[in-house]
Amino acid sequence: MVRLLQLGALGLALCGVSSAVALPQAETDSAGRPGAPKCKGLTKRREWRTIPRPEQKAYQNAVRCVMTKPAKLQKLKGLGAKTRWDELVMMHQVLALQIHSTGSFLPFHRYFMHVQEFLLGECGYKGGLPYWNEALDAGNFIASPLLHPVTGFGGDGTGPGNCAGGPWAGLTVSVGPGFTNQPRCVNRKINDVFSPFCGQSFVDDALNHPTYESAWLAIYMGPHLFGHIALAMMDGNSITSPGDPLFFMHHGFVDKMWWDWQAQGLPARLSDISGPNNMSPEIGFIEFNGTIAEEAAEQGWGSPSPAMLAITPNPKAGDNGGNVTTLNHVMSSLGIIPDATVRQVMDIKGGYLCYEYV
Ligand SMILES: [Cu+2]
Repeated sequence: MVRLLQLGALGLALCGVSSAVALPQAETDSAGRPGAPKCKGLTKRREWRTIPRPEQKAYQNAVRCVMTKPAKLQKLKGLGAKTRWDELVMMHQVLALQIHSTGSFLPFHRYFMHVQEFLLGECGYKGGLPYWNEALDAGNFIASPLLHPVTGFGGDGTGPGNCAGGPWAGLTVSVGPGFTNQPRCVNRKINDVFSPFCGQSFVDDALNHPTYESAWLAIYMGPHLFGHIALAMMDGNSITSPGDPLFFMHHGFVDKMWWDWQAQGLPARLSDISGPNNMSPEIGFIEFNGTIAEEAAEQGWGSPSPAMLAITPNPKAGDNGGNVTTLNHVMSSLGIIPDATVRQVMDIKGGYLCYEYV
């Protein structure tokens, strides 16, 4: 199902909810620099198992709400999005070939979670996003409280569709797999052969890189990739895995890795960005062998339709015509929220974003 990977070539060492009152104040950005914009308060992103059950339920209910709320954006409805959640998944689908294997991988997925937070807000959710510290469960994802069938995110997939059930029982995701759009249940298949590579020593290895240039790649090809392989969310599909709400718990872990790396080198790491700004057609996803076309055939992704290509943003927007991701690189949510630049998401306490990991 998930084909592996030319790890050797990369020399891998293999590998919240805020309270409504009394938010901590952030008078400066993370580097202690004065000047606008500032955060009026910081939401707390907490590890799932530290969150009281009522607040976990509030989060699950808000996700269910987004997953059942009708789609709003005409151009995304026209491509097959049925719900607000489908729009979120479609954002990732349309942009899939410019947000993976590129320097904007980490900033984009930080922005992507911000978009999810916005949609949860439409459903009345005011807490911070939860995340999953996968290192605590590495090698034994199957027994993680995150995969508790009721109080977690549904269990391992069962039956012909590998449906995860639990809080997502009876819900349908209509975007994916790949560049196709077919109604499916929230599905996954847990594989604990690969989850050990999300362990703390692998997280530490990824954080032990001196520059963004190597750190993003180590995070991407390390715990990020192995978490995806171990969870095989939404048919194990790289293009549309965000259909499973568990995706956002995994990417909270990934975002926290980036932030922990940044926090080791303030203020310099609030502006350290690099890497290609678009996937090379010859290389495709760096974790798969072959060109994009070969990977798409092998994985059964299909290819973007002309209508999809027509709404696909320029992957080099903001980068002054170059091939390298810059702070001015523009990230789009296809109209769900306004576009943002990489610069805006570099600091999680910088004013555009206002949260902290606790
Ligand atoms: Cu992604």
